[in-house]
Formats: sequence, structure tokens, C-alpha cells
Amino acid sequence: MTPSFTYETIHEAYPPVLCIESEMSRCKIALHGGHVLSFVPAGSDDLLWVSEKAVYREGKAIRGGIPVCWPWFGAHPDDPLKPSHGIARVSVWEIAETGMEEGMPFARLILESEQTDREHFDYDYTLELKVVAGETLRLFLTTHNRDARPFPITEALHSYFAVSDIREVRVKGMDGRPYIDQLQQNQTFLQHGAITFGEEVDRIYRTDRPCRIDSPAGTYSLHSSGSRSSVVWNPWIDKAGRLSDFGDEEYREMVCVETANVGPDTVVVSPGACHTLAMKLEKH
Ligand code: TA6
Repeated sequence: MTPSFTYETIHEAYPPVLCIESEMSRCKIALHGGHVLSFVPAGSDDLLWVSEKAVYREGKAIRGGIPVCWPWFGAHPDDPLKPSHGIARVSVWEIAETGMEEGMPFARLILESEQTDREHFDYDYTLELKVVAGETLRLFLTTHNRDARPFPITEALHSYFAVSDIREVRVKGMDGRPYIDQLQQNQTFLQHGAITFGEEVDRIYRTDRPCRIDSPAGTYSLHSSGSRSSVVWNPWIDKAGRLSDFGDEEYREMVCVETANVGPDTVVVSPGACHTLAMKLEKH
């Protein structure tokens, strides 16, 4: 089949969703947030999870898929009133290009500083997200510093992966790596063996290694480049219950493993320079 690029409307006051379909996979990307919502390889279920209680409204991040956390991760370092996880995931992006590359369909989305609220991040920049939807899903988040000043960023491709039961998930590849436990006063520990889940987990792993997410739903591999951190999160029962856009039982069916540069892995982008954070997702 010839790959197709079509648009779906969630509701009239909301930016459209780009749908990329080929014999290899189907992928949906919301222009709100430059937000990959779905990636379904041929013959598979969706590898990504989106809450049934997700809210599609201006200024609100979509709960699930792959939110783009940029130019800061988590709470703003100086101003708690600024949006959690930055401005990119709550801004409306533009489609710069769609096409084929090495036989795979891709879309390139951009967010220009001129289109965002300068009070949150007062620099000239272009943020670009390239999504390549073949048998694998590849994302390239490139920061172009168009300012005369260097600027620091923290960032994450905050992927929510669909799993059949979080209690049977094992995340492998972090063995021996240090992690900052955001639930234990940001103390640092060493990972022993696979990561398993029996309570809320919220950890920043210092790693650039590939990892695997094993569950009865199958095995996903996640490779990265330009990344020195990986955030692993499951809200478990209490936190899921406190999130209005998260079903009380939905913690069972998702795990976040986020390709990132966060915490001590801040990136400083020089004037005129670019930095790319990239991930590749594959189901085995
Ligand atoms: O990625 C882990 C984390 O920082 C958690 O602490 C939790 O807050 C999660 O992100 C979701 O954040 P959000 O602002 O989307 O509710």
C-alpha cells in the first residue's frame, strides 16, 4: 500500500491529529504538543498507552502517548507557577514536512519561539520533532538555538508504554546503573538486576544504554542517542487516584520509560548550535 498522511479531528476547537499509515505501521501525532498518541506496528496492538480519562483541551497535556517535556523536566527550577514539564507539550506545533525516507514515512513538526509565550522561556529557538514510522518508531527531538545567548534545557520523550499487567513487567538494561529516587529525597542508589513494580516507582537512571521492557504483552526494546538519563515511572494506586486524568485502575496497564536528559544531565545549547535527543522503539 502507498503510505498515507491524513488528518483526524478530535473536536472542532482542538488542533488536528496527523495519521500516518503504511503496510509497516499506523502512527498518530497530535499537533497539540507535538504529541505521538499511538504506534501500531502491522500485526501488533498499540505499543503506546493513553488514559481513557485523557483531556483534550488547550493548555492541558495529554495523559499518555509520548509527551515532549521541554525546555524543563518536572517543576520549573525557579518558578513553580510555570507549567510542569515545560511548554512544548501544551503548545500547538506545525507540520513542516511529511514524506518518505529510506522507504519509511516520516513527519517533521516544529515549534518556533515566536509562537510560544516568551515569559516562560525568553530565548529565540526552533524545536523540531521528526517522527519516522516504519516497523520501528523513531523520534528525533532537535533544539536549535537561534539566540545570541546559550541556554540550558532538561528534556524527556516521556513515553507511556502499554503493558498487560505492571506487576509482571521487568525493565532490563539498568543493572548496575545509579539512579536518583524521586520518592526518597532524591537519594542515589544502584540498580540490582531488572526493575520490577510493586509500588509507585519514580526514578532517574543515569544511563545511555538500551533497555528492554518485558511483559506478557511482549518485549519492547528502546534505544537512545543524545540521552544520558532515563526516567522510569509508574504512579501505582495512590498517585493514580490523585490524578484526575488517570483512571484508578489504569496504573496496571502502563509503564513510563523516558528517554531524557534530566537532573544533573542538563544540556547547555550554544548560540547557533543544535542538540538532538533521539529514541527508537521496536517490538520483538
Ligand atoms: O516522569 C515522572 C514524572 O516526573 C512523575 O513525577 C509524574 O509527575 C509524571 O512525570 C507525570 O507528570 P505530569 O505533569 O504529566 O502529571
